[in-house]
Amino acid sequence: MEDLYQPKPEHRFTFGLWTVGSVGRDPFGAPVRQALQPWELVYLLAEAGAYGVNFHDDDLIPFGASASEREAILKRFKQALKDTGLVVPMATTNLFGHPIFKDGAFTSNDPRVRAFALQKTMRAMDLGAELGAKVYVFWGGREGVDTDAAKNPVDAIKRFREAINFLCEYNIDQGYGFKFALEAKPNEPRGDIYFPTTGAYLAFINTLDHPEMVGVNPEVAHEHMAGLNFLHAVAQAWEAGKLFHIDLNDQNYVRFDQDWRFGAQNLKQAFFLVKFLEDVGYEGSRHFDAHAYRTEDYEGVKDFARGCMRTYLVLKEKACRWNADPEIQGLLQEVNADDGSMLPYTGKYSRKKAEQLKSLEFDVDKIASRGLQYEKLDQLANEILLGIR
Ligand code: GCO
Ligand code: MN
Ligand code: MN
Repeated sequence: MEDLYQPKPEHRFTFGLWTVGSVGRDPFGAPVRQALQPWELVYLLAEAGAYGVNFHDDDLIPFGASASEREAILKRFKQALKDTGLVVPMATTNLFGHPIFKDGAFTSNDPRVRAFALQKTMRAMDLGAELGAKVYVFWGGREGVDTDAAKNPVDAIKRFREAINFLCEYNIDQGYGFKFALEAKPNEPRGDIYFPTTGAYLAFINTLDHPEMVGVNPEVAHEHMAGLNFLHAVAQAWEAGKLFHIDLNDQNYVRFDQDWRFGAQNLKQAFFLVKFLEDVGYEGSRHFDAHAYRTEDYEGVKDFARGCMRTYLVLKEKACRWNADPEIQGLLQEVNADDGSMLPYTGKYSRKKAEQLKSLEFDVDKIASRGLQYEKLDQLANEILLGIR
């Protein structure tokens, strides 16, 4: 029998080199796992069943590596891709690790740092393009402040815009065809990061020279850190035609950046998210930006990676159950029922409609007294999730 929960290339499950490659360093403790080489991580991901692997420039080619070191690494990495059939759908730049970025990259007060960040990003785009990436992610980890004494936030927005506009032109000039995906995060590692939520980036994109080239990369953990509903951020991005990529993981609300296995914390939110992505027909990568608990060895890292994909597929199957459940669908039909009687008064504005609507009588008590049965509906969601439906 076909295993419904077996990852396949068509599911587009990807991981970053930095995710399965995390050595478990945290602000309080040293690494707990030995670093693996990028090509070893490709074999590990293939064993776990992933479709693709993404990277920051420095994950693949260490900062400051010589040209010959670069060639040697690329040779082995490309060989690993060939051996496993894994692809590279997305690439990105590390603009946060090196001390030069301690006060930001594109938004730094120092014009030399801003120029260096552009140089590093162009080189990283060259590398991503060479390996076939089509999506280019921008996560501005250090683009923020620890004190507002340091920077004018309007200057920061203008600098960030100038950088993205510059890189859009580079993308066009080189014929790379990247779609840019901006990833918001409210804080960590800075006290406050600019553009703290996906919604902030959605508004910013329309102020760019090439808005059509730029979308977002929402991450579960980042909206949860801000105490927000992730599904709503994703839905807004989707509705705007801007969901170019997605970072799946999990996270307790309003805590430090936990980056847990997808579904590890909020199964119900994960369920409605998977249902949304599958229902609307999102075709991009399902990228897991998370890492294994610090308690794990590399067997545990594989358990982590398999768990992310398996939970996604289990929830996908639960979403099919939800869509096929007559009682659930009946309740949804009832609450969304529309007899068309309001159509003459609503929709596209006309003065006549407005006048008629202003004089229409509503039986407000009757409308307000209607029970909506959301208790029943939510319980049915729980029962689907708990496996008894
Ligand atoms: C984080 C971010 C990063 C980015 C990555 C790709 O919280 O550290 O989510 O993992 O996604 O840098 O741009
Ligand atoms: Mn993150
Ligand atoms: Mn991320």
